[in-house]
Amino acid sequence: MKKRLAWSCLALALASSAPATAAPKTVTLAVPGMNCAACPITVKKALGKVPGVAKTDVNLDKREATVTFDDARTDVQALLRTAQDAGYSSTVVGSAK
Ligand SMILES: [Cu+2]
Repeated sequence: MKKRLAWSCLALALASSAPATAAPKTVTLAVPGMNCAACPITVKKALGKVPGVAKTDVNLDKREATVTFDDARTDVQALLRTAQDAGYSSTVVGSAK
């Protein structure tokens, strides 16, 4: 019973994260660790290197990074990991198509 529930959750997760057609997606990440003018540059550079990322806007005042990416080539997890690798932990604050 428990196993079955886990599988249906997985199926749901796969269905929602793998759309049939690739479309640019935009996600906003909260990057609380940005605290000086150099930080957004570092974050933007790191995210910009991820294959599939089309555009990165970093707002130091709001401590947010808005990333537009091709969801057939990368995903939010990869963006979070990249920010982490650059030295900034981040969380998703919102996303839109
Ligand atoms: Cu800094």
